Amino acid sequence: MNFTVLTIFPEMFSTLLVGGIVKRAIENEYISVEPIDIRGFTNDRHRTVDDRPYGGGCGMVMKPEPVAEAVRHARKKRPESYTVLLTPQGRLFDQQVAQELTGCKGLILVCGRYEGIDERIREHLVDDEISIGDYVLTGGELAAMVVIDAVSRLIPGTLGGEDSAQEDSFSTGLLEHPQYTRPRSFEGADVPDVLLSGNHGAVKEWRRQASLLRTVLNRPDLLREHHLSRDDMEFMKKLQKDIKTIIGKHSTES
Ligand code: 21W
Repeated sequence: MNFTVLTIFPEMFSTLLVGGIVKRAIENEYISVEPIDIRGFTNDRHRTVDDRPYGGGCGMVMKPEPVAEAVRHARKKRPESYTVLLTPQGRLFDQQVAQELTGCKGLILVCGRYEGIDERIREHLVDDEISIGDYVLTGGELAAMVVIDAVSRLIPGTLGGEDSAQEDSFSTGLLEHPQYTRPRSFEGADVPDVLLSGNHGAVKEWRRQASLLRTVLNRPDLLREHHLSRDDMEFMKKLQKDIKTIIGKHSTES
């Protein structure tokens, strides 16, 4: 898959080459990342990409002409690509959207700066709009890198351990269980005995319950969507009973 990134900060994308799975995926040609400088599509002496907002207000808006020319250039070069605008107004990026985007032959990722891009670009020149979450960034570049990272690792071959991506949290719908490695005792904190028992059934049950407990404590919203097995329900009921016992004890004390 090819990622073409339209940005006024193309150098930011060299950080993808520093290390890790994305770097290896590029080297092994599972993916390619081509940042294109939007300033290259300006015609004036100052290479102007921004202007004052119509109607007034603070800040600047990205001019439509250079962005439009950059999108057309990228589409001509990669006619089978899907064009995505990174914007706080977009649909929320999650594992399902990442999975969906792996079906594209290529992605053209359009990054805004300043207070945003002229609305006519969104209306007429993009196929999709994505936000990576409800917080304010200074531009679309980091969001584009998040999309590149999450989509790249789903492409067969890039992770090494092919199906590990299918077992991830958010694919299974639960948070992941805690992980441990050597040493067995670290600064007074020990690895749970069950993980050293060699009892695969017990390990599997412990991990499942640890996942459920983490999810109910930190992300109960995930559980409302998720199907729970009979064993899961039994564990949850035991938790409920334990909690009720504790509450009961404390209310009779006070
Ligand atoms: C932040 C642009 C705030 C515009 C209208 C009236 C891309 C992003 C971005 C940015 C504003 C993403 C205004 C999560 C993000 C991004 C830069 C608002 C003020 N507009 N996902 N007043 N969060 N952010 N401009 O910020 O480009 S994906």
